[in-house]
Amino acid sequence: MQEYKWWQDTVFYQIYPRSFCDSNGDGIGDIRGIVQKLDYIKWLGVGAVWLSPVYDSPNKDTGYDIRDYRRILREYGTMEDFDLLLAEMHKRGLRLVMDVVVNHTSDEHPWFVASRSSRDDPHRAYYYWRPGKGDGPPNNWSSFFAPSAWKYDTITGEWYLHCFGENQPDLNWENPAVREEIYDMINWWFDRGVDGIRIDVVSLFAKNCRFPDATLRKPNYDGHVFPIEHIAFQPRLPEYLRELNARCLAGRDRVSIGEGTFATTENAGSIVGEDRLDLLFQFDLMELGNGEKKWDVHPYDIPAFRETVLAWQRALDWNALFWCNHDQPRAVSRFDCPTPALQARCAKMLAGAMYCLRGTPFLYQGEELGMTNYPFSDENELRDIESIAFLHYEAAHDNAAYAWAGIRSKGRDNARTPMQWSDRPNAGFTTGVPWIPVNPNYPRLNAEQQARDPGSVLAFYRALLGLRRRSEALLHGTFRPLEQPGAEVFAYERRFGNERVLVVANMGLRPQPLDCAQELLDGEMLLHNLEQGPDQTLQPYELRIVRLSSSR
Ligand code: TEU
Ligand code: CA
Repeated sequence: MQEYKWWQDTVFYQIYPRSFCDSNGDGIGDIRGIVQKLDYIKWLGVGAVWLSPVYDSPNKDTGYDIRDYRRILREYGTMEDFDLLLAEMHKRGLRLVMDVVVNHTSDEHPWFVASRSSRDDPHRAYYYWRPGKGDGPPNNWSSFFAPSAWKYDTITGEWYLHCFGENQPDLNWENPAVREEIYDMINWWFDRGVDGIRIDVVSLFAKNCRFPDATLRKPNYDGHVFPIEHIAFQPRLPEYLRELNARCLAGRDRVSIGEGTFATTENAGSIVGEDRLDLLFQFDLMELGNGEKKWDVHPYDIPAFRETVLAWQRALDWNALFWCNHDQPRAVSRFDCPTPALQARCAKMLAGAMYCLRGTPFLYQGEELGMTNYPFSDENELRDIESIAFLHYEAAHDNAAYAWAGIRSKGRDNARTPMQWSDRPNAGFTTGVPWIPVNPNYPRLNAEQQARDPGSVLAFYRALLGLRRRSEALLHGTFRPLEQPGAEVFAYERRFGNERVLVVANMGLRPQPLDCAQELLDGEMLLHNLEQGPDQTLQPYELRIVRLSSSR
């Protein structure tokens, strides 16, 4: 019998603190606001929270640019508030996972301030400093948020590497002193009582330190080169993760989740494993609506979804399952939903299709309500460094319309609009002026209204999580894909001993025939997202979760 860890039997809920709940009316979500909502989180049926960064930060990338790893951002509260949050969570049996951002720091971190001060400062080698080539940067790499990954610094006349924004210099993981600082910091949080870590862009920790030019792959900007082959999954990565495991994780019952940007089924093993990290976020499913660039808008590719899920279910014994996070558009907005009713049905279908797979579910705040993308049309509505840089770049090249289409469908601010608690002003998120606009659909789409409605998306999520807790097949069962005639039907079986549960989802807008219709109709319907009873045809976005009658 396989033994399971607590994090395999737990559903996680991600909180983006700036947009969750504002307790003091300054328009910014905060830690006391989260404390006020812990009963909601518990009631929803999750067992752990992944908290996006709450550390001291100049917020150039909303907290993913850290100035002090051991201090709470003043806008979010104090270390006392944090300790209160942790205690209140533990009191309710909820665990807390911190977001560890150590591929880079803020350029206001004291290490970087010292590092840039002179070429022989002791902190110089905490970052990657290189001389330029002629008047230009050391090589042709572009960054996620800027056309070049290098920034010239006048104080010492050299360039530093930043794979994200220019205010996010990359830490030099080659330097053992840097690694020791990081392990100390992680252990400091573990000693405080946190239950796990989500590690930001762990796949980029090791770089090709010869810094050769890159060849053109996955450009973020037309005509620029993104150096995946020199920054992702480099040879020393497994070594660093083994060391991190030995210094921080071994022998402790804490969970570790690596954000595996550019992970593939082939390289995933260098992040997850006994002596490395527990779980991996891979983005193959997120990229199915992309073209060559993330900003190219294509319809979500359902047959490719099916193939990709199968490949990952085969590749890893245990997957991290998610549709949303703070970097992704709202899941339901990836699909064509002509009416609010179909949109709600689609949101329920997506939940059932994803969270019955073998693995650990990660929900993102507001997903449980079926929250949607925001109709962005004005630069004043944007806050995200990536979207703003992209808009400026494209506008300067006469492509503003292309940029807006991309931002509306993929922009990260779609996930960051305030949590919709009620139909009161600002969706009950704040009594002040929210730091980012509230989605105008909040009067009809909010938690308070859905909590009263047994047919709501929220009620469905609660039922689904309850079902998962009570079913050995859904928790620990094997996974087997089921062939169906319709290309837009996604179906699979989970089985544990005699218990067999089938999950059948129509991921498209057209009705679809069913192959094993009678077997399904004879089984026990555990969860269904339609008002009317099931028949031989799958309706648009219909989902059925059925326990076969031959089961115990
Ligand atoms: O994201 C890294 C990452 O690879 C992305 O998902 C990225 O934000 C996106 O692809 C841009 O198109 C992590 C964090 O989750 C993100 O919020 C940070 O901005 C980024 O690292 C830098 O810390
Ligand atoms: Ca506040």
